[in-house]
Amino acid sequence: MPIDPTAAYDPDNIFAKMLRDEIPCNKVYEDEHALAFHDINPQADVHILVIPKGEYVSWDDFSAKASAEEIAGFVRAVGTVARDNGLVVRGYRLLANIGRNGGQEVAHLHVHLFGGGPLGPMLA
Ligand code: DGP
Repeated sequence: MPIDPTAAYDPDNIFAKMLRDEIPCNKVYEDEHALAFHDINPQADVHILVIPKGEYVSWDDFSAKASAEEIAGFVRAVGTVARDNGLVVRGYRLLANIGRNGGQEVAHLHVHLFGGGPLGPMLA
């Protein structure tokens, strides 16, 4: 069920629970700004989700409210995850679904990182 990106942040969303270590995730990277883990339902050979540590519902929320340090830290983390997973030479895809029309299902901003082989026209 797609989320309402204008709703208040719900601290009980599944990714918030991962950030608090209340439920496990298949972690691939963590720093002060971001956490990255394998998607539970991969749509490509490599399908990683990268989330900021701050409480942001969507890209809209994050781009409007996050500090310059948080934004820079998150963007750098996404690049680091791609490099660390060997995706740069052959290329990869980033995607953020936002709200109903975007099909966003989890109400904590996440960037999908797809790679590991040729990608079709659309994923996730
Ligand atoms: P989106 O449609 O952009 O909101 O994508 C949500 C993604 O989150 C979807 O690809 C599946 C993934 N996902 C949902 N629940 C879990 C979970 O509990 N663990 C992991 N690793 N991924 C999850």
